[in-house]
Order: sequence, then structure tokens, then C-alpha cells
Amino acid sequence: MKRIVTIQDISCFGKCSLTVALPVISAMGIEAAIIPTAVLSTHTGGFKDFTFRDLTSDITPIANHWKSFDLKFNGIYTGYLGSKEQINIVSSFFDSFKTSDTKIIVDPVLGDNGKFYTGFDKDFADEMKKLAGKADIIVPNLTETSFLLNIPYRETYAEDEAKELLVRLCELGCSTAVITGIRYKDNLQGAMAYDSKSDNFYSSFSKHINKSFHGTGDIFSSVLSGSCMLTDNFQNALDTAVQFTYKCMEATLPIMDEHYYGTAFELCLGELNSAAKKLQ
Ligand code: PXL
Repeated sequence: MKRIVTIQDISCFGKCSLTVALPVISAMGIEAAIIPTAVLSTHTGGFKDFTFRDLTSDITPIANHWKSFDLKFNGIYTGYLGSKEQINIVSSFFDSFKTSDTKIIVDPVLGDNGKFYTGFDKDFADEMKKLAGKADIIVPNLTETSFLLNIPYRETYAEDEAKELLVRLCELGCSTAVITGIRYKDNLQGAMAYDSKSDNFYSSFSKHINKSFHGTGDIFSSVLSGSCMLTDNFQNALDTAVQFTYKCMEATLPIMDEHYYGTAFELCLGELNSAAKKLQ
């Protein structure tokens, strides 16, 4: 059985980070170990006055305990990190736990719609850039791409321009870059990727849904991380992540009013389980 450790916060209500990664990775038949980096009452997108308990000082003792019985991981997947100090500690975790069989997936969570999430700034993005450089795969959205590359945010790119961004993202040091939330030909949305080792580009699109859903980035990254544990066929892994994210948005549409804070991925976990079995 494959094992991923995912390192990100617990937002107690709101369906993102660990409350997405745990069920999604588990539904793929992969063991999910976690390191919670902080406990928030809600996510920071759209809620005011959320609580935030920093767990930075717990990360290294957890890692040390795991080392004491030689725990190993097929995947290390990081998401929302709360401070530059946390990024540095996670970077040391990579050094300590990466083996020749470990894939590191960094979702450089910084912002959306051209803006930083509450509490993040350029300094934080510069630190995240270094962590991204140590990953095998990074999964920024277009906003995060602009912060990682120090370029102005744009909502749309021609195919050649997107390819150029992917190449520049790989120059940060990662082998594969995936940009999420790319619009294509008016009615499509999905992801484009570049594997700098094989010099191959990939893309995968679904129908565009003209609504904004919170937490889809975490759903996408969790499925892509899981898929990369199950297959070496990157196109299949990308398709699985794009299609499942689309299914979740489609399932949320009829209940958007009550579900303004997140995406109803739970309704689709059965399908994910079947898709994961087909990947192997
Ligand atoms: O979905 C990314 C995410 C994770 N964790 C926290 C967040 C967000 C995005 O808003 O606020 C706490």
C-alpha cells in the first residue's frame, strides 16, 4: 500500500487543506499520514475573525519521532503553510525523508484571483519559491504562478505563453510544473503541465463552469498527488485530477447557496475510488 504524508493546516470548517486531503487520498486506496501545521476555525477565504493556533513547534518533534522508527513515505504533499519559519521546517523535512522512491508535491498556496490570501505577502512568496524548487511536482494556480515568477497577474494566456510560464516555473528547480485553473477556447478549463526531464508538455480540460468554488485547488492537488503514487503515466494522472475536480464542481452546482464555503467533493468519492483503481 502506498503512503503519503500531507503537511498543511486543519481548517475546522470550510472544506480545504487537511479536511479535503485526508478523505480524498484515503478514497484512492492510499494511506494518508498528516502533519497539521495550524488549526483554524475556518479557512481564510471569506470568513472574518477566524481563530489560528500555530503548530510550528510540533512539526520537528513529530518528524523526529517518525525517524526513530524509520517511517518512510512514497509521497510528501504540502499545501497551505502559515509562516516562513514553517516553510523552512518543511524544507528540512524534505531533506530528512526524501528517498529515491519519494515524490514531493508542493502546492504553493499563496492566493487566488490575483490576490494573496490573508497574511501572505511577497516575502512569503519568495520563501515558497525556494520550497517549490525542491519539489518533484508543483501545482500553482495562475495567481500563484504570477507570484512565483514575479510577473503581473493575468486571467488568460495563449497556449504558447502558458508553455513558456511552465518552463519558467521548472527553472525554479522542480522537475514538473502544473498550472491549474487555465481557461481554453471559451468553454474549457483545466490544467497544463511540463515535465522538464522528458521535455514533454501535457494538458487536460473539462467543461468550464462559470462559478467560483472554494477548495478546488486542494481537491485537484490531493487527487494529482494520489494519482502519481498509482501510475507513472502523467497524462492519466492529470486527467484523473481534472475530471474529478470537474465532477465535484458539477455536483456542488445544485447546492451552491448552502455550500458557498466549499465544494461538495464527498458526493463524488465513490467515483474517485473507481478511477483510482483504473489507474493501477
Ligand atoms: O484552500 C487553500 C487554503 C488552505 N488553508 C487555509 C486557507 C486556504 C485558502 O483560502 O485559507 C487556511
